[in-house]
Amino acid sequence: MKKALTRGILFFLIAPFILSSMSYFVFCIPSMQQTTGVSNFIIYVNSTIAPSIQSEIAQYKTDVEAKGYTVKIYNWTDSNIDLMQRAVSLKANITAEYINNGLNGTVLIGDMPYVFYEDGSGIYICDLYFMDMDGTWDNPNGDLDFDSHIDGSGDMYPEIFIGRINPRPVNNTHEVSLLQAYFQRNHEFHAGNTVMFNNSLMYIDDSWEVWSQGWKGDMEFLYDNITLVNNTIETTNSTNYMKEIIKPYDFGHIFIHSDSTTHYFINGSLYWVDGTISSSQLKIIDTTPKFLNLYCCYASSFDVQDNLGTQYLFSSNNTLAVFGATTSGGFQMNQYLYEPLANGWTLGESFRNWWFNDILDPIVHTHGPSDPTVRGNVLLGDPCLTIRDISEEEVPHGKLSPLELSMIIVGPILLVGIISLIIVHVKNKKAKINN
Ligand SMILES: [Ca+2]
Ligand SMILES: [Ca+2]
Ligand SMILES: [Ca+2]
Repeated sequence: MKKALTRGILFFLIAPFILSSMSYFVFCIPSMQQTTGVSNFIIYVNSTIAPSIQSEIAQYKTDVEAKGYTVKIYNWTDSNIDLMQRAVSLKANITAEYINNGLNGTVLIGDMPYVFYEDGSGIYICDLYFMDMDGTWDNPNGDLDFDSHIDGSGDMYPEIFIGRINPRPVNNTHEVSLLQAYFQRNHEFHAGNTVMFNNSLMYIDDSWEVWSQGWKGDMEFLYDNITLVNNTIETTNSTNYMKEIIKPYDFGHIFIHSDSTTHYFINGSLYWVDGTISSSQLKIIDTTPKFLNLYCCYASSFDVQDNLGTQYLFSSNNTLAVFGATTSGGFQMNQYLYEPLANGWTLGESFRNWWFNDILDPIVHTHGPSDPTVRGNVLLGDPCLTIRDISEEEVPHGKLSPLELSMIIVGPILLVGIISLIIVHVKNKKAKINN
């Protein structure tokens, strides 16, 4: 009887420890990369425009420092006529900062170098080149683009994040005033002065409609208040979109067939009968979302004059950042972008985290840095923005809850203590009987 009681007490004491440990391994499959805790950030400014936006950059530096980053500014000049060599030189500087000073991320302001990648889907800009500090990039045919990206002695995943703020592709005559306006509204946002609606729009044209609920499921990590527009709910066409994109939204996730400068609306399988919207049509309306994720092919090809991504960023009085693609497609597996954003990570940190989706996702292992369909994904705008404060209440997926943590730390100590007490108790009893 007593033995059974002792066993019962033991089970009662051990069970929570075992269950809490198991729950970590079963339920807390990490869905976010751990951050390093070190936060070094560099602002690169094209030195031609740097003197004209000096006070804006100084304010921006202060805003980013308030986020906990240590910030350095480089005014960048490189007169090499070879774009690829300019990019290689910039990356050498970024890599040295990463190796010597633990760089976490960077923003490139004004006209700054970029590289092209060439594969079966064409030639397109690849900013992953500036994010991956230790993988091997190769250009075996010696032309103007990279054709190979492998782990080499490191890995293909990004070590740092990058964002770009450059209005030249949409208006090079008013470059300075567009930058000043951008940094003004960006500062207002950092200072908490921007009116927030705490909602998002998912605008999904017919080709992706059947997956609407799946895409929406990713957005639910970030917003409770989501307006889904697809052809079942409303007719998704150019007129409808122009009305929707000026309604009060904080975030817009947009799925429309596009090239670099135009949205094309499809009706079932009938191409473009639902109208088109050009970059110049977007320019004259004030689109509302502060943040956009454009699942719109080529829309963020920022080397193209009047590209949609850059237009959204600078022709609105509201927009602060645009996730998008320089090639076909865009961001898949958006949970790995939205979940860290929901947990208070910056846009840049969340962008970096997203590249690990093929490792982090327990089922789908497809859209990491070796997947050509996402190799052109970029972030236009300030990468140090956050959409949510870091919540002390909420336990991010992949991290331990205080109860789990305490059980894992205290559990074994408690267990050893209890067993020792029982052994002492049994020994004392035996001693009494022998006496
Ligand atoms: Ca090549
Ligand atoms: Ca790497
Ligand atoms: Ca449609």
